[in-house]
Amino acid sequence: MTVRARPQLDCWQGVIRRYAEHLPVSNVTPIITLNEGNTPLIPAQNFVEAIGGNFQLFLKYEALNPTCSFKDRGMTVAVSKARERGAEIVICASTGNTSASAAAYAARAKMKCVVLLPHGKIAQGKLAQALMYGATTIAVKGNFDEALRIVRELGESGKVEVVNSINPVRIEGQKTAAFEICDQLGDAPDFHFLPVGNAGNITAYWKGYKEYHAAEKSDTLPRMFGFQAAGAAPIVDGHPVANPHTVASAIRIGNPASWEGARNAIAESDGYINKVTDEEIIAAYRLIARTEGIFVEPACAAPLAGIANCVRDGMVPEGSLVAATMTGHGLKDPETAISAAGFSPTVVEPTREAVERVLGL
Ligand code: AN7
Repeated sequence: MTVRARPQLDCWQGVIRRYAEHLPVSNVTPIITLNEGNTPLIPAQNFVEAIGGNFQLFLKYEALNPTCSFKDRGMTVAVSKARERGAEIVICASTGNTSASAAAYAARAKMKCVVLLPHGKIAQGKLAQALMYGATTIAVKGNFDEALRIVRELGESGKVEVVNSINPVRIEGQKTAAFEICDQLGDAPDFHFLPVGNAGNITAYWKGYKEYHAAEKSDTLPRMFGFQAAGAAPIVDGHPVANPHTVASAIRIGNPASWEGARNAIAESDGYINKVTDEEIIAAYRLIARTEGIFVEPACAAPLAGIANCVRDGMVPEGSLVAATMTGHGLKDPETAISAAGFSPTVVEPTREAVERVLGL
């Protein structure tokens, strides 16, 4: 048989290849990619109608990244740079999505990965990912902030490469989502809503929007609107929270690493940050699934609840163009979904009549 030439793939090949000129990479950087990015921007007018708004809403559906969260954009850059420097072990603390992403990219880079997770507080799908991708998985009897403190200390020893967003190249990769939104919409939106946990993503989006604007690839800049969960709202409350709690386990963070970055994004963009209750999060989580067929993890419902509250308070002018980031997939957290849905399937005998009785036909 003839040996076939390696095909020149005519498909998307990840955020580094697409946006290299805006990223800290060179032609000697090994590109460790799972073809992340290029996620859909989905209009969500049923949701807007359901909350009584009159504006255009587009959801950046980051759940369709390779490990089903936005973290893959930063992780491709972080792991590629770690590999370039010759690091052998990457490490992170995580509420679940960073660990899933780090574990996947490390596997692909043939590197070891160590993840520190708050014991018993991460969604099952995310734990399954870290285990399947082969990461050394350590459950810390404490919260995310405590796990991150340990990771920072280990990073200072120089033996491991930290891939949390305290590593600035993570932010560089994540800013590509703002580039894509400008490319997809033809310009920046008027408002950009997103959930805030460790605050890396709001920092990254603002950096991305500013850089695209400076490069004359967009004409306007959005106002950045961040939302924290009420039990884990250090930036809103103005002080670290020692024992953060919320149903949205991804953003159960009491002392965000990028606090300053979030504050700058909000101040510079004439933005806004507020908190939403767990009840509001669950209501928005159900509503987006039922009105749009879009299943997200609970953290993504924080900005959706935030949009509803802003509409109620008259903060979203009619006709505005609004974007919101749906950071992670609903399937990552099936327990919360089943409990939020509020009922179980009806069990019947295997007959047509039994099904008809249930349907009242
Ligand atoms: C779905 O995985 O911090 O404000 O360790 O998983 O940039 O932290 C996850 C955060 C929003 C908050 N939505 O973003 C981790 C982690 C989802 C998330 C956030 C996270 P940042």
